Amino acid sequence: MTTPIEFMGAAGSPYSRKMLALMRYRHLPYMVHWSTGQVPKGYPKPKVPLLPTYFLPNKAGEIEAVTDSTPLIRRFEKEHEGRSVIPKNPVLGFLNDLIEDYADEWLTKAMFHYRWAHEADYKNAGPLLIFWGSSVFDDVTAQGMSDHFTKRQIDRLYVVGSNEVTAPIIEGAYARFVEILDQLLSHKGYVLGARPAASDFAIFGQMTQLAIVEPTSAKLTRDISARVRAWVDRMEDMSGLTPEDDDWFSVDEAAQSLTPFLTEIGRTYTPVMLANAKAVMAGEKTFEAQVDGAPWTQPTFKYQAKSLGWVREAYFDLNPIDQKKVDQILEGTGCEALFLT
Ligand SMILES: N[C@@H](CCC(=O)N[C@@H](CS)C(=O)NCC(=O)O)C(=O)O
Repeated sequence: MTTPIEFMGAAGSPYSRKMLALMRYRHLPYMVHWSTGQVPKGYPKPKVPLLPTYFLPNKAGEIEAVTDSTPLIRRFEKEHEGRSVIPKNPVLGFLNDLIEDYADEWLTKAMFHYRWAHEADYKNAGPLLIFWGSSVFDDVTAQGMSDHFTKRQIDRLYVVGSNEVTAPIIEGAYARFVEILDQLLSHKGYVLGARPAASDFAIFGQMTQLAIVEPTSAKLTRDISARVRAWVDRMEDMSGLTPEDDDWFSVDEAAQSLTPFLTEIGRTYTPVMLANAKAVMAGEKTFEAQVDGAPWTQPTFKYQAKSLGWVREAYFDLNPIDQKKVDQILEGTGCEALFLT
């Protein structure tokens, strides 16, 4: 039997759920260790403690702790053939990178905001986060841990840019996103055609929480779209789908289907990620952007400058013909600003 790929994750961690569903779809043998806050005994610790943490051999064959779902997905594509989540067509490949980064880095703001901003939601999530680690805490201990963790997370809402000024922006953007996804899925079932891409798994990861766990956003999601809610339930395990090469959208189909989504990405993700990257370059600790005419302020976030760098690299690596096609698709969406030199 093939050695399973081992990783530590949590049911309440969107990126863990992104990767677990991806492993299932790709038929990659895996073993998941549900996190209790520390790496399992005898396993290496990652440099930055993030979930999921993969335990993978390095070039010398020693097991190392590896984090960050986006590069991990690309590594698994190189190491394991078939059932790819990266479209071969470079134009679609680029759109996949952009939408994956939107889900990982923007949609996660809605996830964190809905989890900790409203009382009904944080009262729901606090104890779940404790019991997702283990079922054997007694009630008093679990409540104490939950109260402690909840306070810490509410105090950290500003880190993702959630505050009283931005709350309506985050919530309005989430509702629009669900409407857009509803329409998009009605075409061929997934973001880039009739088979799931890395960007579907990134959206799915955030939606395992937004559409199911947080009472406020779960109700909103279901009220807007039964299709989206049902898609989230199904995406959990796509092991039975047999994808074909021509299941991806053609470039023209992608251009037609994705305009509303790209316009949404141009309206929210684009100004925030650009202002962050600029502030990171200038060595600043905080940044301000304008979203929908309102001020968006938050501490700078180095990783988001790095992941935007990967999306920009993907754009500048395109050959002139593909880049022109991408320019046509992005024209008027607001996303063009990401690639000005
Ligand atoms: N860029 C990382 C993000 C992972 C991440 O932010 N994970 C969260 C949980 S979903 C985390 O571990 N946060 C630190 C903590 O909970 O202590 C990825 O793509 O995997």
